[in-house]
Amino acid sequence: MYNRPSTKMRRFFDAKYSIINARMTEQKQTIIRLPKGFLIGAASSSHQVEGNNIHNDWWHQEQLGRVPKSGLATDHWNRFEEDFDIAKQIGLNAMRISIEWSRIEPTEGKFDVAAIAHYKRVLESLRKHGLTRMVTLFHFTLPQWVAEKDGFANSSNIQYFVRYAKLIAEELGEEIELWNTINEPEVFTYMSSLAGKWPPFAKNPLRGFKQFRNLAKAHKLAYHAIKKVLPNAQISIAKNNVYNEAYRKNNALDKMAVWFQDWSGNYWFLNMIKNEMDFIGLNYYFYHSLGVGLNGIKQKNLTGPKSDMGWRTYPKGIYHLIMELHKRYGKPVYITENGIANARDDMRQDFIRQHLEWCNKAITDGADVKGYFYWSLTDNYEWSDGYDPKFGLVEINYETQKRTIRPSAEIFKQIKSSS
Ligand code: GCO
Repeated sequence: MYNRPSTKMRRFFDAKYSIINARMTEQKQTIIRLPKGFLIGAASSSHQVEGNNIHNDWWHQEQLGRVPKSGLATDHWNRFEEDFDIAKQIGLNAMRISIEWSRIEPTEGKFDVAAIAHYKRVLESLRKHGLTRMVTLFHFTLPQWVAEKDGFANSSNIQYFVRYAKLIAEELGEEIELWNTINEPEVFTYMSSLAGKWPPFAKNPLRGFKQFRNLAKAHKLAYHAIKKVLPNAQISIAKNNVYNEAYRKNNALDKMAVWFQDWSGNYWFLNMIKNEMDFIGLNYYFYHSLGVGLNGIKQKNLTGPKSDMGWRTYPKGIYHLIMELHKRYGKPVYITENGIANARDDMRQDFIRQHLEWCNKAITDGADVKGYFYWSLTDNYEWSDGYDPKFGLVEINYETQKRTIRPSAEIFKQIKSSS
């Protein structure tokens, strides 16, 4: 369903900025035209950048040595103003952030007023920077007390998530333009319940199935709870869809494999919540070429440039996925994530340009694509891969917390809106 290849980092290239700069000046400087009002932003999540999220399940497992330590992360909790200054400076007009449930409700039923006030300052700061706000309520981390009750695998925990969503709507909703209740439900389910790589490291399909269904239920109930407070709120999820194609174009088995992967990985969850989404948030990273053989479904023949994590890139896949979403659901689409780990920064600019060009083509062909959020504004904590992958438009020096804008971020200056 979801394949996260092992990290093969090319760390030794990290410092070679002279080479990068030389390459960047060679890059073509073509103007990218996007519709007026199109959001161009960057995405992030609380645990990956804030630092010291001591009340969630990841932190707990980090201390037990089961996943890398996040520690201070990028210290975004204290440096958000500086980060938003940079976002504005490089030409963004939107940001996708997440609120950390474990900060809001560190123990059951006790809401931290200071944490709520903090997020209010964060959201106000975004507004003052002219950055439209997309907010995720659950981006992979659970309060430890919820994790101890078996998280989303236990349906009686759904009520706690809905109560938290309602609280955010009441306390902070006026400062939020776009909502994602949940980030990547099937990646979360796969990694935490099937692959056993993320807390609670389960390898239990039944648990996975329950969790998946409960996430859909949690979304639907949270959707209605938020709408009750804010009838005009625009709410969806961030959905990681993979572009699947048949390795042998006319082979019935390969085509069936594509059908199955599309259904289970891309559309099953969306179908469950299709009456409770005002737009679709699409996270796009992966394409698969599926061939069926004696040992099951295998991925074949992936070409295209490879990121530092070994992920092959295929910009045209974003076009196919958007058109399919348009056809199936007829709703506006925001690209809620699309990004590349590329420490040398020699692929990022072309990567962004090509994906934006395919978004443009989808718009020309009738899809209502309203925005694009690059993953991520800064380098950050990449879950079980720790701090090695460098996704950022901005490089972080983790010793000093110094921010350095990478040359590829120049691309946003080449975007013009057409009226
Ligand atoms: C995910 C998340 C992000 C990742 C990003 C890069 O897909 O796992 O939404 O938290 O950091 O996608 O892998």
